[in-house]
Amino acid sequence: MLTLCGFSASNYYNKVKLQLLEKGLPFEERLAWVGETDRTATPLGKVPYLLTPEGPLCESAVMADYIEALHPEPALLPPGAYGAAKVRELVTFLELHLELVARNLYPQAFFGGTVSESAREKVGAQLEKNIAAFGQLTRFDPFIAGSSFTLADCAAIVHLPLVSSATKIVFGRDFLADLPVRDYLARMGERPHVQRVNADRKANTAEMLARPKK
Ligand SMILES: N[C@@H](CCC(=O)N[C@@H](CS)C(=O)NCC(=O)O)C(=O)O
Repeated sequence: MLTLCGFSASNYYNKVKLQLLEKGLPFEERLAWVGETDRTATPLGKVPYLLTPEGPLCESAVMADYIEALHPEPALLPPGAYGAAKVRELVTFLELHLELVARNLYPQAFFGGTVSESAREKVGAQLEKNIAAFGQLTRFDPFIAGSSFTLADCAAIVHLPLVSSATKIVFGRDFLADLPVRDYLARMGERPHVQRVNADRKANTAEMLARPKK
């Protein structure tokens, strides 16, 4: 049995949770807030981390590959090496070039803080450039990598809403508005497992915000 550790407000946690749900694999969830993680499993204290019968794993991309290797069917990666690499390319773009850049806005967008004018400008310019490049790689027909649901959808479904709302709140404009992201997310939102992940996310976010600040 696999145990997914972390919390359901986390986008990276939800990427792996959605993969496990879409593949129909049995797994347990163990709540671990930031600051309360098992550092032997996740030396940087990041979530998610995965407890496997063979030992722990950290880093969501590593977990995703492990899960695909352990349970190839139903496959969330295309069978050929190139197709699989194209899916991983999208995940890397989503995380390295979109989510990690937009993350600099979260303190102001979601946590009542402020981001300096110069940081806002820098992040805004980087996001504009990176989103245009991401648009060249995506398909949205109907899934983000083409005709089937893949690991890239697990990533897009959890990361894109954050990029949209953070830019909307901080810049007054959704930087993803020129891509067919809204329709895509609405389509994905019809999937029962996406609905479960989103419902758990909302409940856990309320719980997280109600926790006493340390
Ligand atoms: N590269 C990591 C990113 C995970 C990550 O940043 N998780 C956030 C929660 S969404 C976290 O644990 N933040 C606390 C920290 O970085 O100390 C992965 O893919 O697993």
